[in-house]
Amino acid sequence: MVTFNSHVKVEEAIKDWNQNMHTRLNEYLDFQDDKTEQDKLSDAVIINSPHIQSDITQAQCKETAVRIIQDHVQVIVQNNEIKETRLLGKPGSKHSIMIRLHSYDKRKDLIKSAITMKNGVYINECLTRKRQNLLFRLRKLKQENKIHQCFTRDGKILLSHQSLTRMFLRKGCLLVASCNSKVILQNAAFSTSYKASKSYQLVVVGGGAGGCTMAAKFSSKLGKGKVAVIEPADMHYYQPMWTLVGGGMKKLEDSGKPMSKVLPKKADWIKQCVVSFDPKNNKVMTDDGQEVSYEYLVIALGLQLNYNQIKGLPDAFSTPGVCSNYSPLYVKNTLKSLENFSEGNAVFTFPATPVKCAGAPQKVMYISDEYFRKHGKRDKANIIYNTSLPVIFGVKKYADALWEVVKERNIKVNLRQNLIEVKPDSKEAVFQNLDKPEELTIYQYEMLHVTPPMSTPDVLRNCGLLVDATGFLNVNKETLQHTCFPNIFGIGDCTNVPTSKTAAAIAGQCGVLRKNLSLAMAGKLPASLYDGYTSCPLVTGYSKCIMAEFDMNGNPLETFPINQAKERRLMFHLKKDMMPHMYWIGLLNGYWEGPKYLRKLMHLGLK
Ligand code: FAD
Ligand code: UQ1
Repeated sequence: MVTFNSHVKVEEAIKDWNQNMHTRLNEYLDFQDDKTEQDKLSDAVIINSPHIQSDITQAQCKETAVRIIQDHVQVIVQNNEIKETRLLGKPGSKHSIMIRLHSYDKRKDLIKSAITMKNGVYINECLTRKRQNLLFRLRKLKQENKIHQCFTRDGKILLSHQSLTRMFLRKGCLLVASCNSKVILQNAAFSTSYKASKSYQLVVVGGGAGGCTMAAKFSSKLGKGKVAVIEPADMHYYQPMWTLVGGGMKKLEDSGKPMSKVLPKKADWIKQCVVSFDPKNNKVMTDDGQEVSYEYLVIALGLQLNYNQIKGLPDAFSTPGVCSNYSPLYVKNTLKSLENFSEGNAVFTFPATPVKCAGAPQKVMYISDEYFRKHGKRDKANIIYNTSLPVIFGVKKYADALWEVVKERNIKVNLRQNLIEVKPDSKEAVFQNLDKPEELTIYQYEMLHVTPPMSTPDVLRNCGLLVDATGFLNVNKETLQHTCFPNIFGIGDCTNVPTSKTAAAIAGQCGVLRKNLSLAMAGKLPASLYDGYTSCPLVTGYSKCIMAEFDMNGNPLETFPINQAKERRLMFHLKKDMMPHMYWIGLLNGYWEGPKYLRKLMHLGLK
């Protein structure tokens, strides 16, 4: 049983949420005193991070905070934006840094970005000791699944419990009103948490490749004020460029643009995280407590990177040789690892989950191979590809070509090997044999490129009404319409469409979705069918590329009337120089719907 003062039992109180609880909490927080104390902390946040050294001094505190925020939370904080920084914790022990900021928006951005990044850096609001205590107890209840969610906003503690009844505070008494509770502990009083609802004809959740594309198409069709995009990120990244960033062919800065510049002007941008779905009532909830209602919903949440499922990560990314092209936080480590490589094993991994761009885990390896050759260290490098899959690539035509490439370049491929731990102190990577789980193999590494385990974002995975048993959005693989809710559609990586997850697949899907959503809006049944088109430009060096294009049954579906399984310079330039324009200008503005018609033209209408 959890108690947060001598006579109040939180667990019990949560169960029988009533007037008594309200009074007791007011008593506990000592209302006015606590409010005054909390108000004094309204400009402060607390940073907890493994990157704060135990021997840090107060004098180094500001510089450390700014660096951690920039490197790991990807927010730039200038010195003049900071009022004060203070080191918390005892000397020699684990520290936190308190930082007071002039701007309320910057403070909000920091908290939100740290949540989105999910990389071990925690930035939270600064609370009074009493509120901290209460939050600690509530988080325990959350861990025990006794409440659904609890978090803080502007010093208030918000909590929700799906089976509780919503309560309203009216003249000091709590009234039971309807289902789906969300109550705020606000200055020691409860009130409903939701702001006035917003309502749109179409809501798009996620403003990445799929979401931005669909918002562009429908906001231009339906006009201003009809479409909203819910997306928390400041930057929109063209992720396919990260393969080239890792190899030093492009800069990370070239791969991103501010979200405000890419989302369509005619759509309303709600810069929040979706925290829950209510598909039966056509609503989604955001982390600032808004309810957003829709007539139609497009879900385009992409994939969540779960580095933390590998023991030792993400911390090991701050040690030499450990890199990952999959995150803007760690992609710069790849070139550094190549530059610093002297001799030893260069190990490349593929996890035991679905991933986006299934070719990217090995593209980085071919680029590394050529880098080592160019810099005279290839004979010192032992290149190893440890993949969880039973094959090198899922489509036979391209798998055959890749086996030739690895043979020719003396690259060792080990199938069914899954990375489970990184030990940066001894520079060891531990792999499990997926066919004999008791068999672990340790590889010494000089360079380790990690492709993380991935899943759909928690908010989607936890919504049983929307997902299948694997946690992916349950849509009809041809019409992209949800299998249970006809006003919900999905696009891109978060769906369970059984094709390889790429931006090229989104190009293939967005035309189908445009037609089917328009039909649904006109009260008709979906009629357009997705063929599963996807493409993976398998970059095999600094000037070569195998342009894999195939459907959801693993049959090649090539655009050009030449054998695309061959490494070609032309395809490399298509990938490096043409694709970014096709993405930023064509796809995101809603014009590019994949190479279907180009393919027909190239094959004289025969394919
Ligand atoms: P994303 O573009 O990832 O967008 C998802 C959006 O949802 C994000 O903006 C995110 O902030 C937002 N979001 C997440 N949680 C929430 C929430 N709770 N509330 C609101 N919004 C939320 N594809 C190719 O076609 N060719 C390639 O060569 C290629 N190479 C690649 C190389 C690498 C290294 C990587 C990482 C990817 C590559 N891809 C490639 C894959 C391609 O980038 C993805 O398939 C594509 O971006 C998926 O688009 P999406 O819209 O499904 O997801
Ligand atoms: C594509 O359409 C696309 O979307 C813009 C990509 O994403 C970056 C791709 O990588 C590829 C290969 C395609 C397919 C287009 C052609 C012309 C083969």
